[in-house]
Amino acid sequence: MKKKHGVIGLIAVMMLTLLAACGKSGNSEGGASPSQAAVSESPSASASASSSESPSGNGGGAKKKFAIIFKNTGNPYGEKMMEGFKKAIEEVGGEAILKAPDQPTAEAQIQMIEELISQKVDSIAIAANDPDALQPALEKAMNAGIKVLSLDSAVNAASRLVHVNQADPERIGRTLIQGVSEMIGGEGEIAILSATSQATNQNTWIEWMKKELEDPKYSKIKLVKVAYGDDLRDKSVSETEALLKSYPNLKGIIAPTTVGIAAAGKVLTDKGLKGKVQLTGLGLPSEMAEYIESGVCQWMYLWNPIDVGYLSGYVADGLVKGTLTGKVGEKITAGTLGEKVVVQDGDGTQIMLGDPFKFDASNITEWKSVY
Ligand code: RAM
Repeated sequence: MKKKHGVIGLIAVMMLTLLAACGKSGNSEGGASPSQAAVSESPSASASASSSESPSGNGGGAKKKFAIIFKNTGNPYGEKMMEGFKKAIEEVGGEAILKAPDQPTAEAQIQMIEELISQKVDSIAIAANDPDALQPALEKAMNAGIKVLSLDSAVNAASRLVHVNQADPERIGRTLIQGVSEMIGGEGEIAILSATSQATNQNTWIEWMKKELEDPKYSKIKLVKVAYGDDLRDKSVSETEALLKSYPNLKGIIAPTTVGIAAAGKVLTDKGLKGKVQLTGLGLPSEMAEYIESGVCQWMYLWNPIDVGYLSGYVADGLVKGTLTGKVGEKITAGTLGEKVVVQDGDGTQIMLGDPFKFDASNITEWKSVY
């Protein structure tokens, strides 16, 4: 794919998109809570709620610069996450720098990290395209005094001070297999349509899906393929089409990516496969409402991406102020989200947002205008 914009043009486009999103975001609906919750109480739109808190500011000096790098452009999930990040940074009186490369590669993110080091930003939050490849660049940033955290898709423990995790990966992976199994009556071929093959978050969820599948109760379910649509719409469409062609008996698709599940929803709709091939995964209500309403996807899961970004903004601020260092047991008050605690995560530490939430025909209308 060709690079379409220069970096400056790209940022301008993203800012405009974010402004537009802010304008129509469901802030006033932020307090709405779905009437039932199979996985969690509520997807928590608290960061969307208007805040009357006064900014803590930076002591009247120059504004601190907080950068966020998402995986790639063209993904409304990433735009919502950056919207939440920007909101938090504005609340603490800082300047938010929103970035994402055209392509979801580690190389493109490394280039952005180098630029941010030269700009002497105070913090970098990154949704990583690779768990290990960013390490030299992020270590360089940390050695220059920049506070580094990952969010959504983690970097390894040596490359960050802390990770902001959207939800428990084990719960996400196991829930998705339980969901597809119920949809296909516990029998038949299934496939996974993922993002990139190096994405930390998707790969962790897929590991847990495979562990769940080891349970003998799934002995009649066969995972035939993990395909990668790279969080690019066209590639996700063609990978879905390829799955349907290669596996004519396919009974279900799990897409643990908002881009993938929306692409698969479109392909199944266009090919009239509703009811023949089931679809579930992690989807953005605004993109999936039509497929949930039509029954192509009976249900799916997600958390509030605005909140993931918002929490990360407060974590970045804590790291810059020094009220947070990323050690287990430390606490942070993350604006409207309230208090969050740092916990262990393998060799590193993390702060967890909450639980995945189940979206289905009964609640999708309430959420499709929020994110
Ligand atoms: C896509 C991205 C993102 C992931 C969601 C579920 O938008 O891959 O990283 O968290 O899906």
